[in-house]
Amino acid sequence: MPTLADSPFLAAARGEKPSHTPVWFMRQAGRSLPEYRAAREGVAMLESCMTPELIVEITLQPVRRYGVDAAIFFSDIVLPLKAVGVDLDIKPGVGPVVADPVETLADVAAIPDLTPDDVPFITRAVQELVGELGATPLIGFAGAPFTVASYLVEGGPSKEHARTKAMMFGAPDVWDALMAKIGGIAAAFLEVQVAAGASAIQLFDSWAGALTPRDYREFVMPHSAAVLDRVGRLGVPRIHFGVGTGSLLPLMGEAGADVVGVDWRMPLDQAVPLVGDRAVQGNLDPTLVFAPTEVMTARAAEVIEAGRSARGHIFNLGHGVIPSTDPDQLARLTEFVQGYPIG
Ligand code: 1CP
Repeated sequence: MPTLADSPFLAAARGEKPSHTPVWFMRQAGRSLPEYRAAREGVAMLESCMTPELIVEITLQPVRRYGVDAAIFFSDIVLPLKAVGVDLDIKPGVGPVVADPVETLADVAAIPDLTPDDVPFITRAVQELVGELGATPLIGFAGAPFTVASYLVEGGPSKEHARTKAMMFGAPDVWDALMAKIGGIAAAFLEVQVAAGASAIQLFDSWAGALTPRDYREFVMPHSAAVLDRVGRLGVPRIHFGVGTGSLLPLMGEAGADVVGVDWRMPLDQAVPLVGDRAVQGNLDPTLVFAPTEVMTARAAEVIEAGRSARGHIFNLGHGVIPSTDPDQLARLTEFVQGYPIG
């Protein structure tokens, strides 16, 4: 019987040689799966993230269907804020919406820190999941301070992050306090998941690509580094991911990642020299699943070949699964990657 010690995902994350190229997909659970839509019927998003039976079922769905090399915990980056009492909702077709956006130091001070007692349903769900998953590792995750701050300051999804950056540039004391608060919540949320049995973590800084390297280094990196440092003490591999981060990859590695996630815009062989002596994760264009299967798999082979120079390579899409994706195409992609010669 294989055990977690044999996991190709964990081997690649640690820079050891896996038995095949490991593969999982960001947003592998979710709207692309009919069984997800059925499980969620009549249940609001945040409610489903606080119900252990649903968390367990939805997290397992893509593992059952695809046989991917890792599960990602079903939750959302704003769930820890909800758990400490921030008035927010996840609106269908929109995303996270915050009732009272953060503006002042007093607003920041009003957000409580997170303790394990705030999220007993997370502990229960993770414990049950690791029992069910056996040899398949569970990835815990949290949103990185910048990306979560964007929702808190804008009040909802944003393209330009203009209010967020206005605070960053114009009210650095409020900004630092907010980033430190969110970072503490993210680290505590990750600690709960790892204490309950998660084998790795991913810090999602999805919107960090909106920043110049200079501003990332000054205003964001210290806070992400503090989260990664706290989690580093737990000894599990840490994946650090953002979108549009070509110019930030060296800093995202330096922030304390074991694995740097790369979006689809930069070939992995160009990314590898930038991330230092670290593993990489990625990075097939998520729209390639809509191409004919042979086109998709030919491009997947290019991704694997480009990843060979890395210390380790975990195959993934360059961002999350698009909801209209055909699950059968992801099943074929998984089989192709796992069967590709390891070299
Ligand atoms: O009703 C629904 O099904 C809502 C869709 C949905 C889902 C399935 C949302 C709303 N969140 C999630 C789950 C989720 N979110 C997961 C676990 C599922 C998996 O990966 O298999 C994860 C890891 C996230 C993380 C997340 N939420 C990120 C970072 C990852 C990324 O895609 O960049 C971000 C930015 C969010 C915010 C969010 N939550 C939901 C939406 C639609 C959004 C994006 C809104 C926007 O465009 O700003």
